[in-house]
Amino acid sequence: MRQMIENWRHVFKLDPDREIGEGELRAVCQSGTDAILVGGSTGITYDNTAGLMSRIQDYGVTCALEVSDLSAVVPGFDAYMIPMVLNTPDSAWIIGHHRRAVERYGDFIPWELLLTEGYIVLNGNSAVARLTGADTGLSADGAAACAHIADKLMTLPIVYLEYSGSFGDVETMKAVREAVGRARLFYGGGVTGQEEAKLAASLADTVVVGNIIYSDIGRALSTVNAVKQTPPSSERYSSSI
Ligand code: 1GP
Repeated sequence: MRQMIENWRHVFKLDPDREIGEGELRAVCQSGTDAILVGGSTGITYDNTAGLMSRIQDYGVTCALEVSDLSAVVPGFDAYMIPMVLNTPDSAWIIGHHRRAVERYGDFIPWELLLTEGYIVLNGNSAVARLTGADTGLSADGAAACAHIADKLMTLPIVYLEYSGSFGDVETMKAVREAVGRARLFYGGGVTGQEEAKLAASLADTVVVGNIIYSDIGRALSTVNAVKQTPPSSERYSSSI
């Protein structure tokens, strides 16, 4: 699984709770993006997740589920991304829901398809921040400390710097970039066109684009090449540990 994400530079995130027409979905799936992540914070059900998965699979693009609700874990995805929110005081979002899932589904969990994401949630106005009670007031150093913990103490495969809905603070993005050595660094939040896409791509391994798909499909599609034409950040940053 870890190998699968090594080549992900650009990812579109689609929300099962939001409508997308077939033309737009086709354009997204055939855009040259490396994968589609299915996920959202609210209104996620088994039926809307299964429905979106089967529509995406018609186009043959890699498709992963970001698990946010235990009742909406649908079999058939290429991979399952498991978020752990590192900057919340509420342990439910670090290990609580995860423990309940293992207790409930134990033997049925396809461990080999799972990838854990160490989330650092930094936009206080986002649904994910409200839901998880994340401490979004972290300094750049605080965010970098979370990234070091995910990368080195927890050896998670993914560190996900999440600004969902607004573009991130560049100093924080740089500090997190420098802290992440082994993990793959995902960035998501406020990438709504080529300029943000290039900047995010210069500071992260994988750029996730979500909201703009639903408001301006043309701008959303323009982020694919912008990301892919930007040299990967790992060529310029490396961890000292
Ligand atoms: C959301 O990180 C993703 O989980 C993408 O953010 O919706 O702001 O593009 P946007």
